[in-house]
Amino acid sequence: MFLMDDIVRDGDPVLRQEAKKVKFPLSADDKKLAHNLMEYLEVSQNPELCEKYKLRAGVGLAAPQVGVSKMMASVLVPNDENEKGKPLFKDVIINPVIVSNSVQRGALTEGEGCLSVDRDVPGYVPRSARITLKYQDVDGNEHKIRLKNYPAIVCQHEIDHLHGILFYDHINKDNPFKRDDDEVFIY
Ligand code: 3LI
Ligand code: NI
Repeated sequence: MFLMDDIVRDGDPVLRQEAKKVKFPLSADDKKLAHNLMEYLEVSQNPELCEKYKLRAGVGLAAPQVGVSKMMASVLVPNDENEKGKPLFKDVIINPVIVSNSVQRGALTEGEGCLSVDRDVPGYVPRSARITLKYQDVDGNEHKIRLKNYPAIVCQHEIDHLHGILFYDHINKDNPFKRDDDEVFIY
């Protein structure tokens, strides 16, 4: 199981590298990595376990954040209306590609946090409000799905990690809270 000590922090070159494509069928190491990436999110979202293991909660975690430069990330976006219900999105996304972006932009109202960035970087992180995402799951099945709102933002944050991009790269340096016309705010 990953703990906070396993999370690579900003300044480590692995966070700025282009991750390598993952080959199928997955090796035993890659299967374990996929399992551990999702396990971190599940454990971190459980208040008792999060406290017990002194974790920071996340809804996404990318392989480079645990020092592995491969195109793999876990995403677990809970359904806040129905805590125990079906998540809004849950999968390990492998070799993900955003095949189309909406013209409309969107950003989290409260800004973004990253387990690899210990300081608070205030500001809006403008992204696409909706995306079409292609990826493979752990069994090698191909998925092509439309995502909007929070799951779309989270997947863009995680896919950025696979290309060496961190959320604060997108914040407007002169005016971090600049709002664009036709930009939707999420949460
Ligand atoms: C700087 N502002 C914030 O971080 C923030 C403050 C309040 C509300 C939100 C939505 C903020 N932004 C934020 N970004 C991300 N993740 C979260 N918040 N959280 C909110 C709390 N969550 C975990 C995810 C939570 C807490 C307790 C129990 C259960 C849950 Cl779900 N980001 C930016 S997009 C990806 C996502 C994330 O998971 N970041 C971690 C990471 O490093 N991913 O690579
Ligand atoms: Ni991150």
